[in-house]
Amino acid sequence: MIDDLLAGDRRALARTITTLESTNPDDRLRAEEILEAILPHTGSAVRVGITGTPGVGKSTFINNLGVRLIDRDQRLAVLTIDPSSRSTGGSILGDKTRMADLAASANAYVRPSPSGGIAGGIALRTHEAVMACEAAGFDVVLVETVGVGQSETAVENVSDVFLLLVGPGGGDDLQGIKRGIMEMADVVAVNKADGDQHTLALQTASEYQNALSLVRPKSGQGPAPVLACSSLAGSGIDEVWEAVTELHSMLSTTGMLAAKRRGQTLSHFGSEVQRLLLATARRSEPFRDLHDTLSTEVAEGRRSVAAAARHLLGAHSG
Ligand SMILES: Nc1nc2c(ncn2[C@@H]2O[C@H](COP(=O)(O)OP(=O)(O)OP(=O)(O)O)[C@@H](O)[C@H]2O)c(=O)[nH]1
Ligand SMILES: [Mg+2]
Repeated sequence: MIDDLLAGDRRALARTITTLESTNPDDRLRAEEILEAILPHTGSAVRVGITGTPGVGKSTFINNLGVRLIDRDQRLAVLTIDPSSRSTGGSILGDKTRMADLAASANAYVRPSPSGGIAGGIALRTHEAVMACEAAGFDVVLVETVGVGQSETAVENVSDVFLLLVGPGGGDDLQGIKRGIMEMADVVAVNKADGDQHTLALQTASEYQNALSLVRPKSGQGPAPVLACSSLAGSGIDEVWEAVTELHSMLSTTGMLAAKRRGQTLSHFGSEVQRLLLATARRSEPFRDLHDTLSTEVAEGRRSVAAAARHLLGAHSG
């Protein structure tokens, strides 16, 4: 399967990602073997995270952009993360139709969110899925998520460039966007700049530009560029992609990209160590018993959280 994956076979890629996401213990071991084997073949793609409120047009944007990339002989993989229960509802169906052009192309691979839980944190497993796509020879990996919960943080932690898609909506919409997301954005695109919303979209773009001038830019970067586009009409998409790739080459030539990816990998390592430590400890019955006892004491206010946690770990490590 690894040979097929490295040869760019999409079915092997699909099976690989399924294994990486699996919670089955045999699959976990298999997943580790796969990751070790593909590691030398990873890192070559432009990794782009795309976030935005539900319905802002992320999938439509990706479809339109994807067709352009494929026309330029690039291979594109799209991973979607949907932390909400919507992932089992309409959105996958919606993606199938909204990314129909990509689904039909041999040079594209579209992977919907895993339904149900995935092993470990979203960020780590998505990072691994991105690496699998790279091993399969994809030049561009897009990770789409709705900006709710922790998912945008997870996506920022796997992407080189983080693109925020917003709708034409003026001040009200601006209020609804969490400040944290604004700080994460490397490029902002006001989508749906078409029809009678065209003027409003341009107005919104300049409002975002003003708002972003008040946000501290990421170190070594200027304020995030704000552009307007229409994913339906196809206008402005090339310009948005140009802003993304321009930033990507700047990051790459200055060595900032390598530093960023190193930081992301270390952060995933840290969370994986924490997760494994806890999972290992929970396998011990005395640990679980003491954990239960201490939980009750903490809940009833008889012991402080700090003292209980230290007692639990101290007792466990002997
Ligand atoms: N007028 C206009 N409509 C658009 C544009 N892009 C997307 N839409 C419409 O907006 C709706 C939502 O589009 P999607 O691409 O599914 O949006 P999304 O952000 O992926 O939505 P979720 O995945 O559910 O969060 C669809 O009806 C699209 O046809 C655009 O540029 N202009
Ligand atoms: Mg979508």
